[in-house]
Amino acid sequence: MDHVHQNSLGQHPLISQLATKIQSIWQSQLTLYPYQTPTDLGYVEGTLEGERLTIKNHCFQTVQFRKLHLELAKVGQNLDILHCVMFPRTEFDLPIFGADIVASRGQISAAIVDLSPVSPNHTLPDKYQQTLDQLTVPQFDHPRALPAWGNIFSDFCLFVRPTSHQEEIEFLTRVILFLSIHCQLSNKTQPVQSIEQEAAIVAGQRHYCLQQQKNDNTRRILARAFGAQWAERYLRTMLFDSVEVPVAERSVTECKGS
Ligand code: 18B
Repeated sequence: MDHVHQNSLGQHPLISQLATKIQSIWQSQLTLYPYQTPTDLGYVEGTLEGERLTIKNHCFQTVQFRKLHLELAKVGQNLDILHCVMFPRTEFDLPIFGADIVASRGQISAAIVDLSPVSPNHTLPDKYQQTLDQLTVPQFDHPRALPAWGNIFSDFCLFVRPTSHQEEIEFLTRVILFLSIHCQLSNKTQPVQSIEQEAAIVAGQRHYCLQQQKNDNTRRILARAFGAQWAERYLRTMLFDSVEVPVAERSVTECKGS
């Protein structure tokens, strides 16, 4: 099993700390199985405007999750990124845990964490809603506004630019709390009983992924280092891949079009 070594890419300390913490929570609270990362995508290097872009991927699967994905990226000396998404298997009615930290020139510019609903009415499962409702809402000096595609996130989404070391630690604590709650609740979750329920989950997860693919920041950085086509493939297959709808369930028009 591979581990994230502290600062193995020489990243911002908050990113290294969170990466280590995410992996230790996964290992202590879930039963992890290996995940077959496409061989050319585990460790990737490209060149962005003369600067090296390095990507390290760490993936696992579990009974409830088809993919746990932790990605650490470094662009030259200036930009460090942590990206984490937990994709539930589509027979489980579970939200999508997502976190992203972007640090440029040693300063965190964006720190976001959420447990995002995938149900048609944009609500979280009852147990999640009740548990998250009981938490105190953390206060940050510099909350950030979500872009239009961010309508996939829940009311509990935290999106900030931390302004001090203390705020960085408060963000870290919040991510650890969300992740621990998610591991505990997901472990107790049973599969849904009907094809209809599963179809709704497939659709909800696909919508989440399509919205995330609209984040031009991500696309731009990947495209400058690796080209537009590679970036597109990476976004669709590694960052925000969604489960295909079985051909038999697709509408006739959709099949004709593809
Ligand atoms: N993202 N992020 O993961 N992104 O992947 N990210 C940025 O200060 C990358 C996720 C999210 O305001 C920025 O504005 C790259 C997940 C949101 O328009 C950069 C990778 C979530 C914004 C990157 C990556 C998520 C954002 C600009 C692949 C949430 C604000 C930084 C390794 C669960 C978008 C800044 C906006 C911003 C880059 C959210 C550079 C390359 C899982 C909402």
